[in-house]
Amino acid sequence: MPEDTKPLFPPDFLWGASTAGHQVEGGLHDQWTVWELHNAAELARTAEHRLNRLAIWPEIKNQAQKPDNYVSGESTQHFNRYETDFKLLKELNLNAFRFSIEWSRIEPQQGRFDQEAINHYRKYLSRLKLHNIEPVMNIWHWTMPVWFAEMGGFKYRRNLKFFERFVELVARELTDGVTYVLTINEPNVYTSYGYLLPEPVSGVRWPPEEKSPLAASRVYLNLLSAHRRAYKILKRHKPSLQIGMASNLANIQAKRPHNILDEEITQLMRYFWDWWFLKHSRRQQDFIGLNYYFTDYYRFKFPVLPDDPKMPASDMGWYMEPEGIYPLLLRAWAHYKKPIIITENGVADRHDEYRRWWIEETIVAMERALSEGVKIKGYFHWSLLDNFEWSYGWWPNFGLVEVDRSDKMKRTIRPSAKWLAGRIKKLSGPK
Ligand code: IFM
Repeated sequence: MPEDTKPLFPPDFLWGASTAGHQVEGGLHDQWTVWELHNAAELARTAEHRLNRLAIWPEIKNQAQKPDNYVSGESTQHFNRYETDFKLLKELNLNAFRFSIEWSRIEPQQGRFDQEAINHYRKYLSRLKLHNIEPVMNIWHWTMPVWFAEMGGFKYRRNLKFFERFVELVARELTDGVTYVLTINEPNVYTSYGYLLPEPVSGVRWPPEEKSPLAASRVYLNLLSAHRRAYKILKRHKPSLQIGMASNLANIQAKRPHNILDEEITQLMRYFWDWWFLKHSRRQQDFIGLNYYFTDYYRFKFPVLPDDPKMPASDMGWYMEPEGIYPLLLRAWAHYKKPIIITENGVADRHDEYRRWWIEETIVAMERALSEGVKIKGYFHWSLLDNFEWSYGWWPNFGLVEVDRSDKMKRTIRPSAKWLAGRIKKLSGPK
């Protein structure tokens, strides 16, 4: 094979898809399900006000104006249909899968652990292994048992002991045959949506809807401790584990390139949004987990929010610049010199118009970074399935696989996913 057409992806590259328990499993009782039931009617009533700027509004308005849209309920029934979903992974030539453990299932009441739930995840892991699919297990993807939320969740340092006890259990019971573990998902998103940015600014609502910079700082610092302590506990139980977290990193740029104030705000945002958490936990990261969705342009103004081009935009109105992952891969490598796993990357695209382009650009960006010597270990597309997109509910479609919830949860592989399956085969080279 000529030098310049040799596949750059190592043979053990992890090609995967990501999910999160609350977004796909169904049948849960956690602080989000309680919040959803409480707020569904109002979210439906105010949908037009929040969403009518979207190009897709005429198409989604019926769904978005129904309270049902905002209730995760039986979700995609992944909890019972995981075997079908693992087969889909195989059909897509994926060799890895990211999922999360639902704390509320394992410890529905404080100190009472549900053996059946533990057995469920043990079986789930053993089935993944049987299919030769590498599990990437995420311990905390934003949802928590109601009792933990009622005592203030991560706002109070004294509550960290409960998270640690849960991590101990995961380490003891659920790490057999597991190599990759993520402790927490996107602490910057969780903290800013739940504790800092009011809805008119962020455009989203998020429990516990407590808006206070003081509370936000406490939560962020406590999540940092939670990650560090989880790392220690997991390593003590199984030193060979490769442990990281999923960081939401944005390619942050100044809106007006030579404007000093725009440049200043850009530097600040890069530091606080992208690097602060990683910088303070670098010794507790065996790899860098990178979730990429956004290239954001900042103009000096208050409130400090991105001022992005209007086009091209995803169904959710998010500006799309998939190639923006390239500078992040270079910087993450330059800062930390640790292998990188792209733990999430994808687009809400109900007509599957942009997904293939998005993935293609991302693969090119990865190839560029690989050829610069950046060590990338895996790529996980968000998501395997259409799923529950938090306070937006059911209308955004991120799945490689469409899920028809009105037709017995029928799964249909999207054309872009078929294309990806072919691409993976080529890029993996001859076996
Ligand atoms: O659906 C979310 C996921 O839970 C965390 N990262 C971003 C995704 C798309 O918004």
